[in-house]
Amino acid sequence: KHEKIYTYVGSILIVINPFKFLPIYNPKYVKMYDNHQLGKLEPHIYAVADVAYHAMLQRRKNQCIVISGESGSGKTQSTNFLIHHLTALSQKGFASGVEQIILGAGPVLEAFGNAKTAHNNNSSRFGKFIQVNYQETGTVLGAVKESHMTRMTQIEGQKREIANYHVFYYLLAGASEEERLAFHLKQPEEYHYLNQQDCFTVEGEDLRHDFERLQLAMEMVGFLPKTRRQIFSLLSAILHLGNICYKKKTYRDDSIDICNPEVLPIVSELLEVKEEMLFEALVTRKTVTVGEKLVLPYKLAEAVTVRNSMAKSLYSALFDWIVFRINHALLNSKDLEQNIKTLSIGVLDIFGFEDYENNSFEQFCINFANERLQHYFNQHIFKLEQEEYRTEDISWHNIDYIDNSCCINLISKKPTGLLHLLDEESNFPQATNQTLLDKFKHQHEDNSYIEFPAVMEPAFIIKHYAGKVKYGVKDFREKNTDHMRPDIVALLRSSKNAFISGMIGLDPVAVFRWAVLRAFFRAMVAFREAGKRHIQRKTGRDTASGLSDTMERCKEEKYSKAANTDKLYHRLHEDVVHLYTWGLPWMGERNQNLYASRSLAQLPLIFLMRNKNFKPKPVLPKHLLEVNSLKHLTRLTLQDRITKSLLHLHKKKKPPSISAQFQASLSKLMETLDQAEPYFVKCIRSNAEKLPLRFNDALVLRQLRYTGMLETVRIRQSGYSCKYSFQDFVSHFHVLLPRNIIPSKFNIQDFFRKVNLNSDNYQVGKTMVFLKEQERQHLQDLLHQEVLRRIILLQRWFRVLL
Ligand code: AD9
Ligand code: MG
Repeated sequence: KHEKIYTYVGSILIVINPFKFLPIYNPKYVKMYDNHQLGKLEPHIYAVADVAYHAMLQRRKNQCIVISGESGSGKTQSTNFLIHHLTALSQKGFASGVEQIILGAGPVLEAFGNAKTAHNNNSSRFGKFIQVNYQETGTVLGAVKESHMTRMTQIEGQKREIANYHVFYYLLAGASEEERLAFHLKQPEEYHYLNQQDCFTVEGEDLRHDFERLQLAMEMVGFLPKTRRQIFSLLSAILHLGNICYKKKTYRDDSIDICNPEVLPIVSELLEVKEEMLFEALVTRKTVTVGEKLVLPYKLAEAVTVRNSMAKSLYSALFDWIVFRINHALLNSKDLEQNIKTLSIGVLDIFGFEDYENNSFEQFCINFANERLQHYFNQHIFKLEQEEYRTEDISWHNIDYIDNSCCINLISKKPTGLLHLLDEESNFPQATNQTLLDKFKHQHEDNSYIEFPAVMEPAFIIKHYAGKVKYGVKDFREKNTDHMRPDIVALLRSSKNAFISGMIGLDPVAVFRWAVLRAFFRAMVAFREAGKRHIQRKTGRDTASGLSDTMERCKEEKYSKAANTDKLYHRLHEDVVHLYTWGLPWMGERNQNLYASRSLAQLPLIFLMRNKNFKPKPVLPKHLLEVNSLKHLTRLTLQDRITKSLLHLHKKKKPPSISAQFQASLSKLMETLDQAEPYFVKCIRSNAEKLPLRFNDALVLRQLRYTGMLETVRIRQSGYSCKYSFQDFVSHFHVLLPRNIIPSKFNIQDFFRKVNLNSDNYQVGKTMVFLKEQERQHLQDLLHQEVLRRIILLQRWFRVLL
């Protein structure tokens, strides 16, 4: 009623989605919340960003903000506010333009990765972790956006309750007459991929605006008009591809034909591939058996799957490419040159918990990710906290919470977790939906977290932390093994359009290669600069022609312009050889070791990736050849992914299933979160109808219950939100303490008694001090006063002196 949508439980922010834009996000508010302790002002999302920012600067530790809540509860919106504030805070220094890119990236990713659903008009179909990097001074340096979790590609759109990605509708409403002709655009209802859903009407006028806004945002992140055109043309190709339909040639045999061949030339024109090749790839499968090439016709259902798989792969590659390009733009070149130490704040926004009338593999993965995130919350708020109280031996009554480990184990524990059973069945040619269900039943007969519908129905029910959800197993196996087929890859690679053929080459492995390359480049620049300085010191001149030449060679544009990865590695190889031949002898021994190890650490990897038969030359010190030396890459924190992709390259295994990829990226994400200090934002959906300022008590209460908010309040009331080791405590409050005090339990307790701290609100354990927020603020205020008093004293003293 009062339009107050924020509140705190300890330092956890709770947001009730108002479905109405409130005037509390303008620059006045940005300024107001700058450098205030949490709770001094009205609760606000900006306060959380601010606290994380200052904690990062003070403690020199990376922070992360984890946002959770069900679909439509306001996570993405909150993320946008957070990012906005995090970049605004930094602009007090000099704005480097990178903020613009960070802000532009949001709308671009949302247009391509979000869709309208029954729960949310702007529902995220992918998970993202945005890491804003700062200099130690607090200025934004750059950022990394990772779409950590496999996207839930839904191009084929058989789902009634989920529309397709926004960008398709934007394009069809907003394209100019010239573009309509060039891309052969039609009306949305004429496309199979867009007319399968219950109609989601949006005013054409709004969509046209959205298209304009998207174009602007794309410009902000550096997509030139030509690139934008290529992207839109590809989108059109995907839509037309979806319209291809098949029929049986004759009643007697299974062979098929395309019933609307007039679509083929359009698709082939847009993709710039040969029409015959396209036709072949859509109706026949090529295999090699005993050295003999076989061409087998697809059956009707297979052909439809292949068509959809091609469309999905194209869209997926496009999305990866966009994320990759944005990341590339976000890596600030200044950062590359200077090798500055950075700190970061990560913001996690995933797809929220979903339950529709019909739930499939996508919902299963989405809900599993939410299950993991809830577990992460429980770990931090309840488990680790209470364990610490116990080991520190302070007096404490245990608070119970609902542990969801059992559900997580049911879904993912090796070897009988549902996802593993699904993998098994996906690899088994004779498997059916029924054999999959039987397997689930057989393995988990007695598990109370899974049930099977009483009526015969190919479905199973999971008891999630957020409620029971029924999943239909139809298509689970197909969706789990949805890989790009080799002949489709070959077709797309053959495209005369470098944008398309290059994009298809951009598999995740190639993206990692790029990351290594960037790191390598960074090291090389450092190497080059060090060499230059060294020579100047030695000779007083900048005459090392060999090195100047090298510097010329190492111009980054040269690498980014390389047409494909092979050419790129080729150039790199040349330059590296050159650099070493010319560079190394110029360096002092110390520098040689330092910089050689930095840059060379990455070198063998690059070669390994390029060619598995590569034998490193003896010129490289041996210890640098170990994959271990990748720790020099920490700035990019991609090392284990790279290692994995390397192993993958060498084993040439079958690509991992979608569920395996999903689990791996989730685990990776959890590891990233574990390396930072977390803040939590809990979003609550106020009503299911998406109506402004409508508060449905039952709906809100249900969410508070299942997210464990009631227990959280309890632990925050009786627990201690602030803790310091004795040493940290003494260094932080040394101004208030006697000089040279020994950081011991006795001394600290003595101090608390002297300042009259309420003994109900603190405890001193074996090695740590525990405080409630109120007492910490009290101490902080005392500290502040004491510092002020000393300054005033000092000033007086100066005045007397003068
Ligand atoms: V999903 O899991 O991606 O399906 P989210 O991300 O949790 O979901 P989202 O942020 O997209 O939900 O919010 C849904 C809609 O609620 C937005 O499109 C806004 O119209 C509305 N919303 C959310 N938060 C706010 C807010 N703080 N102020 C105003 C809001 N409107
Ligand atoms: Mg969202």
